[in-house]
Amino acid sequence: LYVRFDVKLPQPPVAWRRGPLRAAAFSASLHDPRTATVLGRLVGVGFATCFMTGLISHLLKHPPGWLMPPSRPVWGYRLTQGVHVAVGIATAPVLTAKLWTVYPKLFAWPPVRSLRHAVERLSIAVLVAGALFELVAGYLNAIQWNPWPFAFVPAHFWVAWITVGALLLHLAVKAPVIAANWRRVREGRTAAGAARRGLLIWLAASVGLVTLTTVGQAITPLKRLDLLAPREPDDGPEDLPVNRTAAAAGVLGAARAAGWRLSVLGPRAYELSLADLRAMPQHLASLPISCVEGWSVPARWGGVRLRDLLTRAGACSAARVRVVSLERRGQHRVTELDPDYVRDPLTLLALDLNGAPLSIDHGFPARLIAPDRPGVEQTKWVTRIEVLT
Ligand SMILES: Nc1nc2c(c(=O)[nH]1)N[C@H]1C(S)=C(S)[C@@H](COP(=O)(O)O)O[C@H]1N2
Ligand SMILES: [Mo]
Repeated sequence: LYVRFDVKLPQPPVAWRRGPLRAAAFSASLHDPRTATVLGRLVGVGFATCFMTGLISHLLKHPPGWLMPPSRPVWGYRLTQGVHVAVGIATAPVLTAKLWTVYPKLFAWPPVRSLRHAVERLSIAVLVAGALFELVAGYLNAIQWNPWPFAFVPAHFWVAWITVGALLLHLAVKAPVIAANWRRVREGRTAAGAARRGLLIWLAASVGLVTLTTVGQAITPLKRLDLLAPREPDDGPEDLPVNRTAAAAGVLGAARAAGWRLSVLGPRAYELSLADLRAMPQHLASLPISCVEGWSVPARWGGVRLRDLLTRAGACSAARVRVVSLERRGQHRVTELDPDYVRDPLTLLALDLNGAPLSIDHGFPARLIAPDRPGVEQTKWVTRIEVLT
């Protein structure tokens, strides 16, 4: 079977060429290739940044067998995930402007010229849909609203690959136009140039505004400006936001029960009461909670080193570990740690937070806290630690 890619397709009747399909239905100003190129570069920087930081976050959350994510720097995940969410939010006005600049192409005449043209337009449809989905669903996830029938994380991950693929294809197809409009031509003070500068000033102001009113969720000194972000950084017991309360997790009774014990399963299994844990050597660690949703807050933790608990259980120093919560259901009731995290002296089974005993919503009687680790993996209301190797 042999299909000529450039085969001409039948054309729709000219009588359909009305309304926005008319020739010259749109004035050229701000719908020109130079404006599209300038905005496209900005959108490209935004998506490239989100893609790279997203991949890093993904590798930290789901380390593949060949990769041992490092437990340093302690603020690594705070930085990559903070940048991921902040740049995603900042890219929204830029993408809006870019789509507005190129939307007259939706009404280009004829709609498709050839098979090649049809494939090209299809790839742009995929690109636009993917880009919008990533930004909209990402933002909704950050405000903890997931109206989709599917799981957010795998959808966000796979649509990212599809979108980047469509973006690369788009760049290849548009390479001649991009090259021709990449550099500013000395055009003097034309009306088009003035209109473009005006658009860019408005755009810069919008990006500045959405960033300033959200980024305080990750940059603590700016928290007073944090008007649009879903989370108040210090709104919660012990000056730390709560992601999931003990009541929502259904652990109020079990966490407060006098019979609570920590079981450590390994070559020499044992159990400890809270008083036993407090009698062990206590250590301090200043580590942030960095949520995948983009908020992060530094905190001071006190408690027992995880590695001390494991040494006592007779675990070897290369052991991997599983930490299990009292929570019966829910995605975040179990986490596993690679040896680098287990051995790190800053990895604690925390009993104290910011100078006070853990409150019930922050994981009383004991919770995991480790450096350079997504918030979802900092398991609260721990009841069992299992040595895996
Ligand atoms: N058992 C359990 N631990 C959990 C969670 C949970 O739902 N259940 N949520 C996680 C998430 S998503 C985050 S961001 C942190 C937040 O900790 P905090 O509520 O003490 O601020 O706890 C993590 N630990
Ligand atoms: Mo989280």
